[in-house]
Amino acid sequence: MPVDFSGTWDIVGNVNFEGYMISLGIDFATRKIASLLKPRKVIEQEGDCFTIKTFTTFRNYDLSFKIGEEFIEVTKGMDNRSCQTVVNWENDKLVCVQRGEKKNRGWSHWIQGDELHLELTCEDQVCKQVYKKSL
Ligand code: VL7
Repeated sequence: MPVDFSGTWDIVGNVNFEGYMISLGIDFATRKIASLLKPRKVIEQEGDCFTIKTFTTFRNYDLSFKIGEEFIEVTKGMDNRSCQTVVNWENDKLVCVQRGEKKNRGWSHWIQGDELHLELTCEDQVCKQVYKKSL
């Protein structure tokens, strides 16, 4: 049985989001706004097909993918870059590689107890976020 990420998740922890945004070249004013946001993730998982919707009061971001299939991701509303993106299982972790202008870019998701964990990486910066299922 694969891990089930589906559901509605609200952020409860966010470490070094600032460093991650700086590494993506996000301007000061946008970083100040973004740092105050409380993202909600709505994840749909059907077999190897995923949709991850990230909602905030400022901007939203949607990503759909199939495990192991590379696609072009445009990070619209974030740093607006194009990446060659692929997501794979590594044991019970969802591991995404975003190949493009930025070195060492990607993210991974895993479940720990009743929490959804997300690590976002760009260059030498790692942002660690924790979400809990919304009531
Ligand atoms: C990671 C935002 C900061 C610009 C706006 C902030 C709006 C919400 O990659 C992500 O999630 C993955 C894994 O769950 C699936 O797509 C979203 C959000 C990082 C980077 C850039 C600040 C402007 C944030 C849309």
